Amino acid sequence: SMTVLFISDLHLSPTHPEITQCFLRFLKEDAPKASALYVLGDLFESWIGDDDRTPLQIEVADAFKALSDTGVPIYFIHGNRDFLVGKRFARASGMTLLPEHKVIDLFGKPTLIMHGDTLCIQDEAYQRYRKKVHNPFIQWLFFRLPLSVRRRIGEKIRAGSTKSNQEKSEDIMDVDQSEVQRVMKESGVKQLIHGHTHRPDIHDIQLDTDPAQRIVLGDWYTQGSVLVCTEEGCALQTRAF
Ligand code: OKV
Ligand code: MN
Repeated sequence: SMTVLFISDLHLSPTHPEITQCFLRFLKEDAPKASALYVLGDLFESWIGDDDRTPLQIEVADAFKALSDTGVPIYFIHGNRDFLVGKRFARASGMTLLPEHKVIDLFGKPTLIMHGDTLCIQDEAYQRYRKKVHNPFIQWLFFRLPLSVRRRIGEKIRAGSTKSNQEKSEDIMDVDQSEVQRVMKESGVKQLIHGHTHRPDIHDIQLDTDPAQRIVLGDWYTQGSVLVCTEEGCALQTRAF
């Protein structure tokens, strides 16, 4: 029977090869049986441009391409870390870039999919930073810098962010319930799937008078985390490293 897979928040980096190995195994063993794979952001811990052809970037693109060549469509929504993943990497991977919010037909259920960072509106410092780095002119300037300079800027920003996150409360880093309601109503859906918060769960919620669901994907810090959806419903699963 048909299966649709969702993953997010792998935060792949050269410093954690065990996560990459688990992911590559998932692409080889699980994903080929699926009818589609959705990657809902933060596949990579950092991304400074498709022209940064690191061994990790090449290995992941090749593995995606092998999967897409078997006929499994791969869809990608940017996360807050890999928002600069571009057309060149998408083409090399055989994947389709989706906009930040997308309504898909999931076994007849209109379902809103997104990364989830835009739901965390209480984190005003992050939303201000996000607006800057998503500005097309700022991105145009950033891409004009040599890779070595972009790499250094990335390291600086990451060091600063680790420090400021330690000062933020758990509450501020979770989604805002009223924003969840707002975006679901705006899209006219009763089902939302997102990542980002690293709090995997299936929440039964209420939208006005109707029952609805918010499904949160898990991160890959200590194990693989996959949402498996069939005609029967969706289930969160893990994969040991
Ligand atoms: C990604 C996050 C680092 C969070 C910088 C313009 C600037 C893009 C960039 C630099 C950083 C992505 C691209 C990275 C996400 C961090 C730290 C915290 C919370 C500019 C356009 F600065 F020059 F204007 N960046 N990198 N963070 O290292 O991948 O999401 S990154
Ligand atoms: Mn994220």
